Amino acid sequence: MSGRPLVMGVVNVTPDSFSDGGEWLEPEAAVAHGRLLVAQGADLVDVGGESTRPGAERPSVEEELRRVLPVVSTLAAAGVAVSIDTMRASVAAAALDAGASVVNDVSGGMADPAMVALVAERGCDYVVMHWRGHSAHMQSRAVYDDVVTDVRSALHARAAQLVAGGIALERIILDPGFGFAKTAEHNWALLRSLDTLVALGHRLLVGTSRKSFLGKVGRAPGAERPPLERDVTTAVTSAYAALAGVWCVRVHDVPTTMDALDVAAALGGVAQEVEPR
Ligand code: PMM
Repeated sequence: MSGRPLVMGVVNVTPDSFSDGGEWLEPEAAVAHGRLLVAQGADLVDVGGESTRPGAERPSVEEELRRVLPVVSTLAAAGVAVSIDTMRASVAAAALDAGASVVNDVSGGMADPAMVALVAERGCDYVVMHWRGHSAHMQSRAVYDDVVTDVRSALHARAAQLVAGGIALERIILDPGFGFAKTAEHNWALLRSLDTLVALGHRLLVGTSRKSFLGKVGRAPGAERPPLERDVTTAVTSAYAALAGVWCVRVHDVPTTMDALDVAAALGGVAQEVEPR
């Protein structure tokens, strides 16, 4: 571990995300929230206009653009590093034009065949998540021989396909996709084995924030923590990911995670090397 990981703060400009749905649907509120996340220590802000919650309906392209573009352009103009969370090449292109610098595609280019060529042409950083289909189908696809081996080989194979499609190897950031076609046990197994994913040689991004396995842990059925009470469990898993050597953690609540990352940096022996904040 060579320093604390980057922190990606989440701004969902959606009415229906499980974690913060509806809170930042108005552009002014979304921009203010993005600025707050940066003031709290986020290195970049991830702006998304489509909920990936199990069972969510997809917005039209026009609606997705309407939600994200004003937020991306205002934040980018204010000097904030912005990633665009989208599976659509047309939305990614418009967001890059508006100042985003990273494309975060939970489908890793599988949802929209035009995405690979776009990212190759633009030469931007590209977050490629392990994905087994849109929300409506994902929970029925949470079946693995060995989740760690299967996700590792799928990500490795996907990265090779993307390179064959013209994307530079060093632009590809991998993400195991916590909660996407994964049971709670699958998520824990992946978290325990992050080092084997880091060993693939790509930068790794981890997004456990407010996911349901962090509501269930240690709680009886029916007594799970609701999404807004999962920031401490998120901070702990983010710190654990930091110790495994991930490049970036994606979180909704930045201050709690920053505290946990300070602890991880001290435990990892790098606290002295990090600029105090
Ligand atoms: N999770 C969500 C959305 N986008 N992107 C990446 N790269 N990794 C994730 O785990 C991920 C993501 C889930 O929805 P949220 O925006 O409410 O967290």
